[in-house]
Amino acid sequence: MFSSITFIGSFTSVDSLPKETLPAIVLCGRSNVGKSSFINSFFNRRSIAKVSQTPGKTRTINYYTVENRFFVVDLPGYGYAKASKKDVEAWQKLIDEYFSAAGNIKLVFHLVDSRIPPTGDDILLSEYLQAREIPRSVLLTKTDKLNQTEYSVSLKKITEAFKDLTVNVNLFPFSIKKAISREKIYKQILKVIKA
Ligand SMILES: Nc1nc2c(ncn2[C@@H]2O[C@H](COP(=O)(O)OP(=O)(O)OP(=O)(O)O)[C@@H](O)[C@H]2O)c(=O)[nH]1
Ligand SMILES: [Mg+2]
Repeated sequence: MFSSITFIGSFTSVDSLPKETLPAIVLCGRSNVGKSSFINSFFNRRSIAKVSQTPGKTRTINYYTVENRFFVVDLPGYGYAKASKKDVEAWQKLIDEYFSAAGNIKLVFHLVDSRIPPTGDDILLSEYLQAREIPRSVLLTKTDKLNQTEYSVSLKKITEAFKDLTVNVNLFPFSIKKAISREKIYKQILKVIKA
C-alpha cells in the first residue's frame, strides 16, 4: 500500500490549482457518500480529510499528494437536500471548470452509496465523464451497512444502471470498516498512474 499522503491545499477556483503535472486520481460523487472517508481509510491517515455526518462538508477542491507520485483530488459532493439553486450552479461551474482545466487526470473514482441506487445526478456525472472520455471506476461505499441479500441487490442495481461496470474490474465494493477491495483498488491506481 502507499506509504505517505500529504495535504496540499483547498481551492475554490481552478486558477489557483497546483501547477505541477503529476498524474491525478479524482474522487467524485454525492455529498455524504464517503469521499473524504475513503481518503482517510484507504491512505491510512485517520483524519487528513475532514469528514462529517452533515452532507455538504467538502465545498472546495482538495489536493493531496501520495508519495510525491500522484495527486488525489477530493471534489465537493453534489445532491444534498439543503443545496440552494445557487449552490448547485456554483458546484456545476466549479466541476466543469475543473475537468476542463486539470491536466493529467488518470482516473475518476465515482463513489456511489451501496444503500442508495444511482440518482439522476449520478447518471449525469457518469454521462459527463463518458462524453469527455475520462476513465472512471465506481466505488460502492458503506457496504458494511448491508447484509448479504442487500449487498447482492445493491450490486445488481448498480450494474443495471451502469452497464459498463464489472465487479473487481471497474466496480469495487468498499467500506471504511472492512478490508474489502483494497488490494484491487491499489493495483488499479498503480496501473493508471504508470500509463
Ligand atoms: N458505516 C460506514 N460509514 C461511512 C463509510 N464511509 C463514510 N461513512 C460515513 O458517512 C458520512 C459522510 O462521509 P464523508 O466522507 O464526509 O462524505 P463525503 O462524500 O466526503 O461528503 P461531502 O464532503 O459532503 O461531499 C460520515 O459520517 C462517515 O463516517 C463506510 O464505509 N461505512
Ligand atoms: Mg467530503
